[in-house]
Amino acid sequence: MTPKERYIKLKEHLAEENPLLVEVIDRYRDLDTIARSIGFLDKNETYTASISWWPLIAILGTFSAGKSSFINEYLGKKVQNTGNQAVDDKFTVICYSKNEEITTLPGVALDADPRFPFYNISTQIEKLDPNDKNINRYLQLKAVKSDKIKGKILIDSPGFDADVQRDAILRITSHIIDLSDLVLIFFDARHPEPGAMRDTLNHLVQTAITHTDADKVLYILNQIDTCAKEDNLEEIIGAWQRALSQKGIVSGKFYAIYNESLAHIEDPELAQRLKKKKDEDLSAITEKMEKVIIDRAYRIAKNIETRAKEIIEQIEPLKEKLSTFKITMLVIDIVLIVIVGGISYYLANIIDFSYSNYLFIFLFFLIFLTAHFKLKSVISSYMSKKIENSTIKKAFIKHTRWVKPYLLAGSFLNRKKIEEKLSSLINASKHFIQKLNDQYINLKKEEHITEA
Ligand SMILES: Nc1nc2c(ncn2[C@@H]2O[C@H](COP(=O)(O)OP(=O)(O)OP(=O)(O)O)[C@@H](O)[C@H]2O)c(=O)[nH]1
Ligand SMILES: [Mg+2]
Repeated sequence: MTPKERYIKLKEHLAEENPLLVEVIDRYRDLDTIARSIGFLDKNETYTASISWWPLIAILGTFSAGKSSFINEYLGKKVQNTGNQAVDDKFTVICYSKNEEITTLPGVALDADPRFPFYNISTQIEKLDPNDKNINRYLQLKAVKSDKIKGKILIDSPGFDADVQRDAILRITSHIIDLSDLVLIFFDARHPEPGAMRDTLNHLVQTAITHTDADKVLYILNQIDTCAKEDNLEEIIGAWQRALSQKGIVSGKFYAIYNESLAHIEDPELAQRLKKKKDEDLSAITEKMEKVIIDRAYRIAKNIETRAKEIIEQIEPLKEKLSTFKITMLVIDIVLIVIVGGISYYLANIIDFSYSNYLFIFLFFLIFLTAHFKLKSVISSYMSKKIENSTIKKAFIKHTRWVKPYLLAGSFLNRKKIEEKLSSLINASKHFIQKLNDQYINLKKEEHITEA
């Protein structure tokens, strides 16, 4: 997808799902143009591809814990199949669509849609599992018309059961945890004890706690209505939290819920007690699921500032490298002229060139230019290898290509002018953040009014 196509597609989706962000695309386009003019971006690259525009919420956990039922309830639609046997055997990426009908697409469709942070996911899956290149075996995409999913993406996953999980699923899970803004790990209140915490679940919990962003993980004990028979909710929650703390999760966000439409609690008093607990925890979970959209919007706006500052910082080192290159080439050219000129003069004295001065001049230039271009490419590749920063390296290579006159290298980089343009972009990003703040405050106010 070309940058232009990406801007258009992103704008289309944003207009539908998160209109506030539409104007930000133009700022990204401006940023791309500046970075491209310096050489920090290739013409087919864009910063819009290096950030995920839609927040990702992953729903992971043991098999039959009620992950898919939770998603259906949340969306208010039966999107996923549910059942007591292991139902899901692949990841389902769920996103918004205008169409009433639920559309199911194969995993490769994810590559073509700019909403997904899985930039070229099929290539990444190939990297994860070179023997199994069929991305459709692991992933599918469902597009659903539900206001609840506007501006965000949910991922339903296959349940974690010991033994049967293949390596690829585990690795995709780690990858998904990395990419996600929020991770809900579901446990089954019918088996909360450590025995249920088998290899694959251990892996999941370990990946989640060792993650730098462990705060984004919520631990959810589901189906607590099943505690009603023995009225032992506290005991069950205790056993579950002990099991988790043995795995190293000492603090964290623990919730206990159930799916009201699937539960049958006979004792009305107990039903009320469980419902109260469930309502509290469920609203905390859904509030977090809503908040990811705002957090993501802030990150998208802030990213303009970060990128702009990065560019400003990288201009000077690039100019320095280019000026070293220029001086080196100038010295080389002087030396070349002296050597080639000397040899030519010597040859002209011993060989009789008198009948063709042109041939003599032609030979001089031929030798000089061949040596010049050869040495230019050797010096450029030698110097670029020593540049650690890949962005600066890319721009350096671009400006020292053989077609570029080296005497002009770097002279077009008017730092002051570029800085002025970037500062106005930084201001635009700050202004946008202010707008987000205003909207967020207004939302909160509206909530208070409706609550009151
Ligand atoms: N009583 C009760 N049953 C539930 C609850 N949530 C889900 N179930 C039932 O539990 C079974 C498993 O639910 P699913 O939603 O398919 O579970 P899953 O985690 O998606 O399972 P896999 O996709 O197989 O990993 C289904 O029969 C659901 O009807 C709940 O809160 N309470
Ligand atoms: Mg399921």
